[in-house]
Amino acid sequence: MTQTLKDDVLAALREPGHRIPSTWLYDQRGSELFEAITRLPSYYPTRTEISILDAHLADIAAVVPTDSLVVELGSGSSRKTAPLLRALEQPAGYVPLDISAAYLAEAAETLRAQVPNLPVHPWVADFTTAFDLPPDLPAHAGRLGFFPGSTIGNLTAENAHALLRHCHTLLGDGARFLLGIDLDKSPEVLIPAYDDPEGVTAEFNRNLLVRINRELDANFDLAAFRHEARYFEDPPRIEMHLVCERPVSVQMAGESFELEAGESLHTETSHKYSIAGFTALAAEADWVVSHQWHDAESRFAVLMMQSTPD
Ligand code: AVJ
Repeated sequence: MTQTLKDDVLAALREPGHRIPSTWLYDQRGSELFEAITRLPSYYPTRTEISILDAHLADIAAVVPTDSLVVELGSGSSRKTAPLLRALEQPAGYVPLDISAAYLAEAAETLRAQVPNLPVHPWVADFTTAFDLPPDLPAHAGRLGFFPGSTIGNLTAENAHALLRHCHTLLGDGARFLLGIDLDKSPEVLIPAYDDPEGVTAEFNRNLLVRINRELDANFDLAAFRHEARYFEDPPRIEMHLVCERPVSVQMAGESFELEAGESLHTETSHKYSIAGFTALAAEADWVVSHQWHDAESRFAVLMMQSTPD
């Protein structure tokens, strides 16, 4: 991702593959639509992860040292974060990191109300690049990273490795890292999760064009694009595309672009892992998986990792 929507969209239109970084899906409306997706019957990851966390909160808390500072990548769904913070033994504080200052402030307020007397230090950060922690942290024993939702699956293997390495440095000696990953499974389950019968994911995907038209004064013809979720085996992943149903001409920033029927804009990749595969990826970044929990159908896994010396 570059710094601006404009540069990323122009680059995507010029290059074959037409890849737009998925972070741009999450404007205000996109975030609302994603929240609606998490409640769809066919979108199993959110409710499966919440049920795994709920079932194992005591085991999770038992392996986190007292007086830990919790650093969450993302500003958190209160459905996951508040129960975790309540289960931990005297957490020293909570640091939610998010790219959106407005979203972060709102989430921090909700959390403060749900977990009283816990120091909350919201911090604007883009965790797709190197980032810092706030300077004014409360005293604490060690750090616990929290990265739920399989959001790490949006990164390429290379970027996921870089992020895990960066967190190793940032969270320091003896750190723990609690992370959710979506597991590889049949396309019969995966495809409906990303192409629901209600059409919410299609609207989420198409909202990117609405955003581009509004913010960049472009003229994408929304009716010409169809949402598609595609499954690939190597590496296992779902890709979201916006497929042109007929030739499309788009004007933007004084330039004109032609897309042929069948060409598509690639708007998101969501990697699916095996526990062994992710464990190997983590090991390369000096994290060892100490505990793993999953649902009865092995759809989703929650991993506890511990930092090892580099
Ligand atoms: C927020 C990245 C975890 O990949 O499952 C849901 C985003 N995209 N439906 C995912 C998403 C379409 C989601 N993550």
